[in-house]
Amino acid sequence: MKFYITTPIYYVNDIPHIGHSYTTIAADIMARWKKLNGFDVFFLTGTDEHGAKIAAAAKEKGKTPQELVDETSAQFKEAWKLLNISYDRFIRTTDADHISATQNIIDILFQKGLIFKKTYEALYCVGCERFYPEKDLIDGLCPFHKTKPVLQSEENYFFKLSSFSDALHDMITNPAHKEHIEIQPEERRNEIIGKLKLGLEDVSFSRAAIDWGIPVPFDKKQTVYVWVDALTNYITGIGYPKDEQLFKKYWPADVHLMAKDILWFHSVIWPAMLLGAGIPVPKKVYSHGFFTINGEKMSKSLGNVISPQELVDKFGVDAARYLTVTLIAFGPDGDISWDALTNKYNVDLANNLGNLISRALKLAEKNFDLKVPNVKPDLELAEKTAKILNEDFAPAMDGLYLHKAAEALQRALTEINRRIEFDAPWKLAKTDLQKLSSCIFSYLQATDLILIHLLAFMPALAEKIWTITGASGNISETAKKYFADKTIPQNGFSPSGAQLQSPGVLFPRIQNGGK
Ligand code: ME8
Repeated sequence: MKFYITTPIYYVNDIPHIGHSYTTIAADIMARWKKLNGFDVFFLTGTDEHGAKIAAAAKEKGKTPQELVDETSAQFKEAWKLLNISYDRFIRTTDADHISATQNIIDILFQKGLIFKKTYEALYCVGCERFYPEKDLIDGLCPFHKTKPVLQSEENYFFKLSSFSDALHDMITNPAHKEHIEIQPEERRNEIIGKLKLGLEDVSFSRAAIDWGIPVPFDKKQTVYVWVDALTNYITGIGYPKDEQLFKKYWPADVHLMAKDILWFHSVIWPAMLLGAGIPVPKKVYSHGFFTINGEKMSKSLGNVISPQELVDKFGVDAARYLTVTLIAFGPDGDISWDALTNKYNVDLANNLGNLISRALKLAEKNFDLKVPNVKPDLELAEKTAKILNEDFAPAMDGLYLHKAAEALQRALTEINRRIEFDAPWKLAKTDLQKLSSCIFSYLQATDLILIHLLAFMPALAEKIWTITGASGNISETAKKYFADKTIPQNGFSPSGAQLQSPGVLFPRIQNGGK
């Protein structure tokens, strides 16, 4: 089975920040999780490099658009390398194959009579790269950027979006439709359905005054509207139209992931384009929440932008990945702060996970020469941990509720730590070495199970701790096998006699305050 997941392609007028990281880490975790569950995964991300916004940003910085897009897209690539993002392709809308494929799709729509010429006058928000009808503005301002849109008048090529209202409504509302589009979460889906019921207006698909874009193939004086160019990346990134085999293998997308700011484009404009061109529509469009920092919108002028580098400097790569996507509920809007991130680090990682590992390993170091004790395998605690994870972690992951999956992991960790308190193994060292052996053995197996589930979130650290706990084999291969048959090996993951390693301080406690 295949799984094709995408992130938005990010505008290169801005450098990567925690907002972009949030979506990209989440997509990476999903991609890794699906791979571990036996799926053939394709994960696409990249940069959106054309249009008025990029041209204006380049001018402001005294650069050519090409210079700006080359520099900033390289910064995105660097950021994803830093965060251990395992994408299969990083697409840039200035890539040659993307340019010709975008021309191909707009040409098909033109040939099918879905594109027509019209003079148009309306209010345009450059921040959003879209026209707004008066009724959608709040006090005359763009609802997202809180800026005044500018009146633009041009002769453009228009797309007959209005003719798709009913078809889209049916595809979104009817789960039995053979091209059903699932929109998550529910309340955002309802907003889209409400708007569809009011009917759609035709939309301009070209620009006469913007040079920095892909030329319209049937009128080279105009460029393709940047959102048409951008959305098309989801098919050009997997070979459309030239690499038919690759395209057929992965399309339609299983999940387009993004925040609510751009849900309209993904759940209405994009499916309409595909319908018009006779290409299947994506299966799921998932809009996670938009978050603020300490209650305020993230912005350069407020100086509250959090960068991937700052996150990694403070928490390390793996903890930064885990914290970024689990701090707030995945779906609704939320608020992020350095203090909240630090608290979660201390509670989930330093206390719950870190303590478990250091307790189990220290006991083995003191009493069994850093070896997994020789005992008849006791898997009761591991089975109990498996039950929590099977019932709560796996379904949460599949439903893209990453915070719930993390909650399940923490619950399982708490249970194991409680068991340790109950056993009081430090007392057993003097009274019952046999029982102590059994306890340590069982803590290690339960920990290994946690690591297998943590792997998609914290790939490098989970692998490192896997070696520390004496677990045998490669963690990814073991995880794949475990997820396929949900069976704990008879002798446990860390068999009796296996060499353990001293963990050192894996998660040093971090003081609150500051970055
Ligand atoms: O819209 N909270 O690019 P963009 C949560 N190029 N997510 C956030 C966020 C925040 N505060 N800030 C940013 C564009 N994001 C277009 C997309 S796709 C065909 C074209 C994330 O650079 C979130 O995923 O403005 C949001 O949808 C995206 O960055 C917007 O990125």
